[in-house]
Amino acid sequence: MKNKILAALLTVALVGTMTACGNKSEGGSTDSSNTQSSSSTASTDTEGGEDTMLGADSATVRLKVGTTTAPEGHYVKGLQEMQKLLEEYSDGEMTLDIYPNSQLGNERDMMENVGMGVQEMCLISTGPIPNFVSDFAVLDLPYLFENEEQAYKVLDGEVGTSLLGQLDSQGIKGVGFWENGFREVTNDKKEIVTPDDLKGMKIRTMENNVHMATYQALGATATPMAWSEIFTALQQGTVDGQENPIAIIESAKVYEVQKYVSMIDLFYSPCVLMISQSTYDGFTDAQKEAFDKAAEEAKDYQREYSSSYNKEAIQTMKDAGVTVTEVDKAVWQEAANAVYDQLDSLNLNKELVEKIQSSK
Ligand code: EAX
Repeated sequence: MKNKILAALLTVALVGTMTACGNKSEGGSTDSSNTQSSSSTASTDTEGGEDTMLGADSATVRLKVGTTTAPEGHYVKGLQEMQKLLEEYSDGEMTLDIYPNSQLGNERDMMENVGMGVQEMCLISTGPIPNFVSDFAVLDLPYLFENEEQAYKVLDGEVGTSLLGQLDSQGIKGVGFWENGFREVTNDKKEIVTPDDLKGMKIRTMENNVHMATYQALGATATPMAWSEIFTALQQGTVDGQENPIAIIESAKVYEVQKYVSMIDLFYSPCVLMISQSTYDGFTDAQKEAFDKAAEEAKDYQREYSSSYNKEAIQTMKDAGVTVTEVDKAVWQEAANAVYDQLDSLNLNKELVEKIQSSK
C-alpha cells in the first residue's frame, strides 16, 4: 500500500512541477480584445503539463479552461465534448484548451483568476463559491436532493438561473451547472456503516462551511483543504479519509490508497462552468451563439456521462479489492439533519432553502 501512496504522490508532484513550468511559460491575462482578434500570442500561452488537451491548432479564439480533476474524469470528458462542439459551431474559429489536474491552481484560485480576466474559464465544484456568493451555500446542504432529476430541475430552473446570475458580481458569467455527483466517504482504516463509525475520524472536506458543519454534526473532525493536497494529507495521516463522488474517487485513483468507500450520498455536488465576463462580452454575436450552444449541449452530455460512468467505476474499484458499502441512508439523514438547525449561524438564505424544497 505504501508503494501505491508513493506512486500517487510522485504523480501529483510531477504534475505540480509541470504546472509550474507551464505557468512560467504562459503569458498574462487575455483581454476581450484579444479574444476577438484572436491574438496569435494566445497560441504561445497554451503550453502546459502533459495532461493538457489543446484544441485544434487552427482555431484563433482559444479559451483556456482549468479544472482540478483528472484527465480521465467526468469533468474533462464534458469539456472535451464542448471543445469538439465549439469548433464545429464556430467553423473552427473557437476552441477550448483544457488544463486538468489543478495545473491552473485550486478551485478558489481559478475562480478568482476568471473573475479578474486572467484566465478565460474554469469548471469547479460549488465548494469555494459561497466565499464569493453566499447564496450558493444552500446547494451544499446534506440530502437536499434525493436524486439527479430533482437536482437538474432546480439547477436548470429559476433558482439555478438566479444563482448563476449572481456570479456577475465577481466579473464571471455562470454558464451552467454540470455534474460532480453524490458525494461518498472513503477511508483506509475500517468499514463505515453508520455515523458512529465516523467518530474521531479526520475527514478531508472542501473548504466549505456547510460541508464542514455536516461532518462535525456526524461526529467526524472535518479537515478542509484544496483537492490538490489530498494525497499528501492521506500519506502523512493528516486525514484518515475524504469525501467525493465516485467519478472523482475512481478517476483520481483515490481508491488505490483508500480501501473503504461508503455510499452515503451525503451531498449532491454540482460543478459550475464559468467564463470571464470580459471574455464573453468580447465575443461577436455569432461567437456567443456558438459558445452558448456548445456549452448547453456539452452539459447534457456530461451529466449523462457522469451517471453511466459511476456504475463502471464502482466495479473497477471492487475488482481492485475496495470494500464498497451500501448504508441505511435514513440513519445518516437523521444525523445530518442537525445542520438544518444551524441555518442562521451558517448564514444560509432560509427563503432560498424553502424555495428549493418546494420546487424540486
Ligand atoms: O471539483 O475538491 C473537491 O473535493 C472537488 O470535488 C474536486 O475538486 C472536483
